[in-house]
Amino acid sequence: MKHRHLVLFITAALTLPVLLSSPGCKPQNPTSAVEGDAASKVYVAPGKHDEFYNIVSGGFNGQVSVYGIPSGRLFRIIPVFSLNPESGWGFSEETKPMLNTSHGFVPWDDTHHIALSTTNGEHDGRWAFVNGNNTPRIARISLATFRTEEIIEIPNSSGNHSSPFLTENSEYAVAGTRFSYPLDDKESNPDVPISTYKQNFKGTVSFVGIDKETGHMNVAFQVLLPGVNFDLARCGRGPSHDWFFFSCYNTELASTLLEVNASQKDKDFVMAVNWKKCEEYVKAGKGKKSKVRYAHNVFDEKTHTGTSTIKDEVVVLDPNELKDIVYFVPCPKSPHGCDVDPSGEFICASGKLAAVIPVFSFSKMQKAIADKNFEGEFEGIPVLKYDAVLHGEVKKPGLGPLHTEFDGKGFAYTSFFVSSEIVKWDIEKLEVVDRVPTYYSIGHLSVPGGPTRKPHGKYVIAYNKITKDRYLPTGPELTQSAQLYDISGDKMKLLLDFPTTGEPHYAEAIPASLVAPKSVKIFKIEENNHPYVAKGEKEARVFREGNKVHVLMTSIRSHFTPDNIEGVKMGDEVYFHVTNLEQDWDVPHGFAVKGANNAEILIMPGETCTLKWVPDRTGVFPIYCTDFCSALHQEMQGYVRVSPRGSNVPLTYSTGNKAEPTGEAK
Ligand SMILES: [Cu+2]
Repeated sequence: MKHRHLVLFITAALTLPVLLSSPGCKPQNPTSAVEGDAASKVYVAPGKHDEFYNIVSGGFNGQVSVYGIPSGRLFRIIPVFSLNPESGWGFSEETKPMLNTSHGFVPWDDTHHIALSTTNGEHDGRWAFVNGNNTPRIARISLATFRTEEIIEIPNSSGNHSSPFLTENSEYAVAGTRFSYPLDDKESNPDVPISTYKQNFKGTVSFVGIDKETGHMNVAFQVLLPGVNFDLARCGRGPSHDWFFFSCYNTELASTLLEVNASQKDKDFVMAVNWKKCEEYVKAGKGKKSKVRYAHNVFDEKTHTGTSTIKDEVVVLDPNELKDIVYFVPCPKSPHGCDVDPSGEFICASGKLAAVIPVFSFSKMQKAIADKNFEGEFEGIPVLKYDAVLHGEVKKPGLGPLHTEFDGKGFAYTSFFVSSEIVKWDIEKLEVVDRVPTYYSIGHLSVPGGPTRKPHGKYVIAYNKITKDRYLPTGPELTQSAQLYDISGDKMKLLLDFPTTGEPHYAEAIPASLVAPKSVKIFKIEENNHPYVAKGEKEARVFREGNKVHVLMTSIRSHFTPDNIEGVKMGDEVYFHVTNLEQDWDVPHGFAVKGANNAEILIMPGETCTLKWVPDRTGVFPIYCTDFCSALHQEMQGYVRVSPRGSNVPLTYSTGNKAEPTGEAK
């Protein structure tokens, strides 16, 4: 603990000498920070439910996890951009297309930000969106099934970091490129010297349209921008509804040693984009069509199958021609978070290396734009005067501000990475009113409903980068972790530490009452339109098409139909299409066959899933259910016989009865 703070002091002394006098840097005693009644405030009695769902990004594991608040209990890991053996995500034939990209099958990504869908700026409990940072993608997760329903790749982007953040009615999800680079457009030449950064490297922000009813996404338009790095973003709300705000760093346009070279200027920018104007220009045909390639993957709940389509065009708007869509606002220094308060009037940006938190006024911004109160241009885009748009600065708030959320009662909560604390400040008066230590090095933080018009203002959850001495050691890497604080009173109070899966970047929390009643319990078997469904045991069958053997199998407690199959031959591709006939909540069945490269599939009630198996030897291979489903789960098994390629063993199948021969074609 002490050593860690020493390291931070040294880091701070090297990079932030101005800020060292901050009161936030005092080491705190971690064991004395919890008050006597904390446990009762997070205690959820057996059989009782939590008040909030906490939807948390899994960082480098490419997943999303779901916790209960206030208990901190882990309920579910949702596979998104990563293979998941537990559910067979990315292994089953139905889910493989979901991980397709223009680079081929990419079964991994780096998730950062969660965005829950909103209507009129308030959570509507429909969808969660999350970014793939590495191979730029946005995924949409259904909050009825807690499954990934759609993944869209973002063209003309490298490092999808400022993403996905939604407009107030979930009209759009934005995706800003973290890395500027020579864009994907096929008519341009991407093979340029890195030293030509200033001429050839560009940035973009993409506006991904979201269908009101289905949630389906499409890349509606992109805005072409100078080669800065885009970090984070927030939508305007209320009076600023038509606008979107992004933080940008590296206005130095450096390509090497950014830790030094992107910290040269006193101010970088907050970028304000008028997306309503952009929409008008797109409708008026002002955009240019850029030739690109990107994948759009959709999971159909009725066929239980994902499809992947490669698209080849995107509309790009150029603010050098369309002068009123983008403005820069100077912001000290390397801003990270860019957050809008519930009223939509105040925009605060956290300069990682800044000694103040600047708070901008949207109405002053509008006046400065109307008055053309510019201090100049950056790469052809107007730069508003800092003093003309500033509401004020929060002085000496702490070291290394990153992110801000709001409680709806006029207060903001900012995370400070270097001084390891949450600082509460008054938005109108710009005064710090409270500070509390985090353990340790907080990144994002989340107030339930914090990024909406009506935050719940009860808790703030810290997502920490370092755990150190908080848990039993587990080798060189300790568990990732979060911490829950009570913010219902004047003073913040630490209530709970809880471990998390993967690095918890951003998270959102939503009242359970908005999600739980809509939870899907089963998939209706009569609505199952999977091409290889068997809607009852009588429909189960096996047939051959050349070297492909299709097994339409059913599972119900506690047997498969069929459970004996003979006549598979070496060189065959065997497709087990398993339909789970159960119509009962919480009764999945699993399916596995010895030697298959896909360990298993897990089939929900009423669903069909396909496991592909190419036997590599002759013999008799057991199949079994991998999910403990009944007292006779262990008996839920069967056999498949594989014969040599030239053998004359007929293709037959059976369950309990004598084997039936099967046709050689459908
Ligand atoms: Cu079973």
